[in-house]
Amino acid sequence: MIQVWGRPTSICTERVLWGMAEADVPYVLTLASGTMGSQGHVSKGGPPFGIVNTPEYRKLNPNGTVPTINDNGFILWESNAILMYLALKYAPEAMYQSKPEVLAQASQWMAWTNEYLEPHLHTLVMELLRLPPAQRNAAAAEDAFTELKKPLALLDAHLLQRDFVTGDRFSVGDIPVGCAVYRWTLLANNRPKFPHVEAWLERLAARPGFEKHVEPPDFHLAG
Ligand SMILES: N[C@@H](CCC(=O)N[C@@H](CS)C(=O)NCC(=O)O)C(=O)O
Repeated sequence: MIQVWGRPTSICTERVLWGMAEADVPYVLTLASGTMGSQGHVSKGGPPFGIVNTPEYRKLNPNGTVPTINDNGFILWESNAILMYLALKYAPEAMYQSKPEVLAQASQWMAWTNEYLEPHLHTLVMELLRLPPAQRNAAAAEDAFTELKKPLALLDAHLLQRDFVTGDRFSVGDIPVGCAVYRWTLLANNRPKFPHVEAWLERLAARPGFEKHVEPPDFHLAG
């Protein structure tokens, strides 16, 4: 049984739990965080789930971030590295059609997500939901919305030609992109229409791992 430390409101944890579902491997989740707890972000006054600052956890993951996994003594952090591990070890066919080219392209989209989507999404979540209203910066949120339109337009053009980011079949590359873009749809009320992105999200929403670990709006909108 793989041990996972994380929290459902963390997009990086969502990636890993969705990956566990795709790879069909059992896991046990321990709630852990230095910034979020059952009452939301610590800026609201509630306690975090904790664990991440203990010496025991820091030995596993010196960054003190989530997620981290322990697979029978094999420790790994960085959600995209964990996804690659799950794909390679447990589900080559289901997660990359056992093709190095597909895995390499999946890795390309994972890096792209971290580079072009995640920083702006983080700004949006903090400025719209997690910071106390008096500390929020509306201009920063507006800038983040503007910046996100460029990579989303690129993704839309890419998905015009194919059903999933690496081709005609789902791959592990869809997981990080899907988590990020889905969060954006919940945050961007008057969002511009990207029809191929929306159609792809509907395909992802049909997957049980997405439905369970990513789709619940509370995971994204919890302040
Ligand atoms: N690049 C890392 C990012 C790790 C990270 O920053 N995780 C966030 C949650 S998405 C975190 O630990 N936040 C602080 C906390 O919850 O204590 C990954 O993909 O795993």
